[in-house]
Amino acid sequence: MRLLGTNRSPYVRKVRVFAAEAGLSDQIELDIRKVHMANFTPDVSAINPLGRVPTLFTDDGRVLMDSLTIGVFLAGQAGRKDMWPSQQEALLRVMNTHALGTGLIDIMILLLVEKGKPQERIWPEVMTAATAKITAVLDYLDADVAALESEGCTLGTLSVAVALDYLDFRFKDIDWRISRSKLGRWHEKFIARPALRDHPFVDETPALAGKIR
Ligand SMILES: N[C@@H](CCC(=O)N[C@@H](CS)C(=O)NCC(=O)O)C(=O)O
Repeated sequence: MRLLGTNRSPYVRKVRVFAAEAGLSDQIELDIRKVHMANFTPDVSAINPLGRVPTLFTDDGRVLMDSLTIGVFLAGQAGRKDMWPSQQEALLRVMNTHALGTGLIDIMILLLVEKGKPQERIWPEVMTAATAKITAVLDYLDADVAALESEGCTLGTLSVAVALDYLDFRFKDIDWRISRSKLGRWHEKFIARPALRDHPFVDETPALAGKIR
């Protein structure tokens, strides 16, 4: 299988981590494609009209778009119902946790996009609201760490762990652990999993660090 993406994208990292957790990493080759929401990238758009990564080419010729779609496919391939349950209640729980993790990533991307703009085009209200939303999500997760613990290793909890790692990768100035020791302890334990440890963020374009990605 061929995965279009980068080693710096949090959505692509979700897929790399999902694949590792499902024991499928050795079946996936990363095909580096740099994209940017302010660019039209014809080579990626010819495959995925959204022009986004991650996009997965499966061995049977399917093109799968979006990190969750790919994660559900990988969990299914590996027969890992613990990662993506079929039972409705358990599935809703995992989907909610996934929504928190990937939603947190979406807000961070929005913030980076604003930060990357020329000063006169930055929308300060968006920066303020996005920062407040990041705080709210972190507080919510910290208040209910028991839910993360009881869920185990799913597409949901893996997404939350990747989102927290992205916070450390791109927002080093946010000391999120200071008043959230329970979440900090959960994250520290969870990121020791080989799937997360062996697939870190790498910035292929360090000169752009802190800018839009
Ligand atoms: N919901 C998508 C988001 C993917 C996404 O936005 N990826 C970024 C890279 S970090 C991208 O492709 N940006 C280019 C664009 O939006 O045009 C997912 O979970 O895969």
